[in-house]
Amino acid sequence: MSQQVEPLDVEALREDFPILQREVNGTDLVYLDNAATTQTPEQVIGAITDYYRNYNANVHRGIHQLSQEASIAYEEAHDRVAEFIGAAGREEIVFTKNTTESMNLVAYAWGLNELGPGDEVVLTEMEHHASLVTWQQIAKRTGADCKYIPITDEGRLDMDAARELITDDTAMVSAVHVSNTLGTINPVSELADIAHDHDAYMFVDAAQSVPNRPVDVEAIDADFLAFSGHKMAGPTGIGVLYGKEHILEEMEPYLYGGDMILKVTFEDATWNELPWKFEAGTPNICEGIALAAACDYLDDIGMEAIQRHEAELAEYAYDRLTEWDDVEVYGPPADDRGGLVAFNVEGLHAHDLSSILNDYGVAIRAGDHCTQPLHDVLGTAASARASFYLYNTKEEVDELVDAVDEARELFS
Ligand code: C6P
Repeated sequence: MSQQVEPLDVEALREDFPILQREVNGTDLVYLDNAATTQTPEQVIGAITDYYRNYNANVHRGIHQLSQEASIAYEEAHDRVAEFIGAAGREEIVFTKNTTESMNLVAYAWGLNELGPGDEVVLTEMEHHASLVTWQQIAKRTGADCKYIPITDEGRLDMDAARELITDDTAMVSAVHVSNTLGTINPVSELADIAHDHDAYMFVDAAQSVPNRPVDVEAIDADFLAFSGHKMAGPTGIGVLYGKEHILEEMEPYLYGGDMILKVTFEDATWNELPWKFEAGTPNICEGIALAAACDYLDDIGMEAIQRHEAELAEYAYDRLTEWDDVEVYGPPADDRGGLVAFNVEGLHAHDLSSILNDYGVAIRAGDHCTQPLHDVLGTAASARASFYLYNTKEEVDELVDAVDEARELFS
């Protein structure tokens, strides 16, 4: 990260987010559930209302003015997202519903056709269910096997094991970039190199990285990469699948119907050009356009500055929480993690903790965070998780820690 990155003017940025003004249980909201969903700035809300007030119409279907305006804005949103992650162009950007759908798209459209007995899909022990369950089930249907790269005691990927597990039998390596539970930042570019040495594809789950750090698909050399709009100051209902053009070109469609076709007869059909071949039916037009507005918003702030801000908050939270002997924070050390801390307080269930924190207006997530097998490895069924974004402050981390302390007192 460059040394010249200016710190964020968080107080000014908070003004962009109307929801941060609200109270919960008679006290100011402290929103620390950003790994689940981030809040939405006026700039993105404005793009949504502008669409519905001024040019709401279906895309690629009408010759009339409104449809043309909507089509252009929707298509250009693909260009904007391509630019945001360093893709070559809109051909490589498929809009989906979310990260989960992006993974299912590849698993069904590529995996069902290409995998068979003897093939292996290599995942990590820290995969989100979105990739773990998807590949597991596709493997069952095709006779392929899933292998899991283990984690070290520090919560990092065991890269020696990775080099042994990825072999010429590997067809796909699918790894999370930043773990939504451990906060580990995985060496996805190194994994891509190993995968490519064995002629396997590399799928990067970037749900927790694209929102908060510069991500360049070409630098990583990812074959596929997925993320969600609602975790990056954008709306719900929109996700992205990046795929290298030549691979998407060779893949069969995932869903059939309107807009994804070129020519249809009673006997057969041919497919539209990329990316529309993978966007059957009326898409989430407004949400796609608003995602482009979110990209503008984040780029204006600066992705390196957002990354640094989150890392500082996570480090501070880690240091404060680990001052207590009865608190266990999962994952790598304070100075080398993404913007979240998952933890447990001895003798206090994460759900109870979250409920007490809610009394203080502090929103965190409690549960398995859709990483049940990882929680099995950690030896716990659930954890509490605080996750930060560009609008969170050190004072809010203090409020979190104070509320955790109250809960410890209550249960001791
Ligand atoms: N994790 C969390 O609270 P969707 O739900 O499709 O937008 O994103 C799925 C997903 C995939 N990969 C990772 C690494 C994720 O963190 C998520 C979403 C949320 O941690 C909801 S479970």
